[in-house]
Amino acid sequence: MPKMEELKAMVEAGKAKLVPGLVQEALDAGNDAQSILKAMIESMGVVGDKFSSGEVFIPEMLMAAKGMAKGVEVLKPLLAGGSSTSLGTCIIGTVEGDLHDIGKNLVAMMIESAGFEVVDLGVDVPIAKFIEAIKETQNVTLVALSGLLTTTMPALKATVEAIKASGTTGFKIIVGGAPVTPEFAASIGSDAYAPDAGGAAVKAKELVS
Ligand code: B1M
Repeated sequence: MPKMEELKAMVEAGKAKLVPGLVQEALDAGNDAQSILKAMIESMGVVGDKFSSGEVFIPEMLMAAKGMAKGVEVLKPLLAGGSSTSLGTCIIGTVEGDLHDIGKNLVAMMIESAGFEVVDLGVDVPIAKFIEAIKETQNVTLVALSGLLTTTMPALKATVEAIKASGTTGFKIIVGGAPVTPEFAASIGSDAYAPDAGGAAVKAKELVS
């Protein structure tokens, strides 16, 4: 089986321990980091579809996520270019009620490599924690909110609204995640939307310069 196919199969099967080695082998075979990342994201899509159709359950989704996270660790130095400029600090987190963090972690990594300091509040972040972090952190220029569930889209809205009502200023808000559309992002008052991690880094730079 070609390396990339083998890698995809192992991510889908949740063989987390095998994934880093296979990512390295795929790199050694001449595949670039972006294509390997894309392949693993496709695998997560397959796992999600299997979950929807009742073929796999939460534990399998979790193992696939673990595998992907380990694979991303190997790719990290290649994906995140690094920047010497400082564009200020970005506060990032997945909104309350939502435990998905792979996409958020990729966004954090790309935003960091675009030249921001990143404060990652993790997953299931209550509104008050975002506001506290914004108040307590020096030079916040960007707040990035991730949401992966249709059921947590209202939490995205509530978080943006509460941050805006908190009286804190000097930063822009970017939102994203699979169910989020540009229209939804605009309707909740955020300053920007990006469909993926690379796009988020580009938008982030545009927003603060
Ligand atoms: Co969940 N899950 N999950 N899950 N899960 C999805 C999202 C789902 C689509 C699967 C499905 O049914 N097909 C579905 C959501 C349906 C919906 O709401 N429309 C779903 C569900 C239903 C659930 C539960 C409710 C299941 C249940 O309990 N019955 C439950 C909810 C728990 C909770 O959060 N409260 C649940 C739980 C879990 C696990 C914990 C088991 C695990 C997450 C583990 C983890 O993250 N550490 C999990 C997983 C792994 C998935 C799938 C399979 C993979 C998610 C992923 O990591 N994708 C997912 C199916 C899928 O994605 N197709 C699914 C890869 C990742 C790189 O993509 O996160 O989309 P993504 O990030 C992208 C973009 O969205 C974007 O950039 C990234 C790409 O570069 N992006 C941003 C993300 N954030 C951004 C922010 C930005 C800009 C872009 O600006 C700030």
